[in-house]
Amino acid sequence: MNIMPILAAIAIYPTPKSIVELGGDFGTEDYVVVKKDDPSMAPQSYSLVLTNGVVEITAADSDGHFYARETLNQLGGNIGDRLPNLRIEDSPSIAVRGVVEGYYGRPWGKKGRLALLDFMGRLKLNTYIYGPKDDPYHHTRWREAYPEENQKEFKSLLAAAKRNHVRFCWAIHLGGSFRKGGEGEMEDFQALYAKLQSMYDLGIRSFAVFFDDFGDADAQFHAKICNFVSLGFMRRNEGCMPLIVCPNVYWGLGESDYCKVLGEELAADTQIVWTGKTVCHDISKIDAEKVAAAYRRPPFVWWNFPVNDYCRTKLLLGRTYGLDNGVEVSGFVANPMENCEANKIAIFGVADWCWNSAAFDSAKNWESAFGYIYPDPEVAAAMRILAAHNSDQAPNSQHYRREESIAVKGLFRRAIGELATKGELPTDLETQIRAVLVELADACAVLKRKLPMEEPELWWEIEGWIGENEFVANSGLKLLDFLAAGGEKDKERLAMDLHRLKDVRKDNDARHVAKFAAATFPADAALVQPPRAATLVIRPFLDAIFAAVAADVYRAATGDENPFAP
Ligand code: 14T
Repeated sequence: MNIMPILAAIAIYPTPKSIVELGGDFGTEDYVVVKKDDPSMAPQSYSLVLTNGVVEITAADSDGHFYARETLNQLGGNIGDRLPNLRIEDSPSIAVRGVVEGYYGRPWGKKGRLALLDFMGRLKLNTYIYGPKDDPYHHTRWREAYPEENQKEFKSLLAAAKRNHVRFCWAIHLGGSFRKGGEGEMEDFQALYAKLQSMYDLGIRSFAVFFDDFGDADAQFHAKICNFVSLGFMRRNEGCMPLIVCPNVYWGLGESDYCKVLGEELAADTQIVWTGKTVCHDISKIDAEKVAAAYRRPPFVWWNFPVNDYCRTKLLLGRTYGLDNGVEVSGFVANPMENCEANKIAIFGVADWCWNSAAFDSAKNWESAFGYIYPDPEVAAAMRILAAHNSDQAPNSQHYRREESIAVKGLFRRAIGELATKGELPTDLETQIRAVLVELADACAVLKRKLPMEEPELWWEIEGWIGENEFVANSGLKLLDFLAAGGEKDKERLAMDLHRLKDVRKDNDARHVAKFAAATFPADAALVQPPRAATLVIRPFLDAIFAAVAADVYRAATGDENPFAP
């Protein structure tokens, strides 16, 4: 029996640190698991040895045993009835890793959070920070205890987190509202203690204090509050994990006095949040070292990806990249989109990078995500095509951009050049571009047919974007048809076709905005934007071909300007 093909077919995510074949294989119809403890091993690490029907798992702690089981499940799930004898040695690159629900927008809700906690467990992510900006009891009304209903939700979330070996960290946002001086301060310290106690009583054992985006950068006062939480409250209540603090200045290279004072004043085990050189930024080793000097400890990275609250027209479904290997951090969490299900592609990348950054292959990871996330291969293939053209933020206030449509970028750039110089496209180029647009339109058709039944939550989130991708693909195809026909005679028809597509899009925009606005709270509803797609590569091509062949006739027939305008 040739073992190599079996091993090659095994896909384990996140990627284990080491897999060694021992020679020979065995049938998996019945095997025994032998569980051993080895306290000398590193926390969370495990070894998994498969020899002729005996599976030996060794770990130092229950996390390690849990991860070994997850790996074993994937081994079994992947390749049917035979397994090679092998030894896996495994441990995470980053000890504290996961997700922070820390964006502005519609909070995920119980169902989404439960699904995400299970997803995290399977991917060996171990930290979830609860800090949705728009939960009033986290932020503006932090003094008040949660209503019964929310308390129940926390209990089930805590149970799910525990099952998945995820640390459930509850964050309180005190920026701008904690009163300084006099009786107000006294009252607020009392209110804070009581609120923390109520959360502790629900079972929370990990806390965070946020000061981002609201209030003054008052380092001494912030340190006083945080040390009250970590030394005054948490040390007095058994079983609490180190405090996580998001400062008021949470980006940069630690230049401000504010950051330095916090670094000096905060209790030694407190973990201090940092988003990179700017609010939304790649995470570099050198930058992290600089901020570590000011913080007097390695930063706790809050990576603002794939969050889209600053670029709400776009879905960020692209690959995970821009993270330096070997960056020294006390933790790493990704801040995702309000579109809970759609985050899985990026979280799959973050999990793999956090677990085994040295072996992380960003492009390969992204390719693997779809088969891992979507059980139906047709859905997986269609999502991959959609994701390829939905990853760039479009121009935004944070100046953070991601690549998009990379496999066809050259094609479209060349086409734009040809249109500008000659006003037409060589046949080979036209054929290739047509194929890309047909592929995208077909993928949208598959998703419209299958998502409502197979992935209803995802469908709810991205229906509007699927409509927009169809608009982009179909408009492009109409323009290519017209260009290919080279016909003056079809001008009228082209204008009407584009006009009709634009109407469909208007409808799609309106439905998306109304749906999202109705699903969120009033202050956030005003911020909802219509869905946009393919902004980096395909849309500029549409602008170019429209300008070259259709702008005049379109204006003459409809009185309208470019239907592709943002
Ligand atoms: F706390 C932080 F680490 C952080 O990133 N805070 C917010 C976060 O909630 C948000 O999701 C993220 C991305 O937009 O950026 C921070 O929020 C901002 C940042 C700005 F520069 C909000 C407005 C800004 F102008």
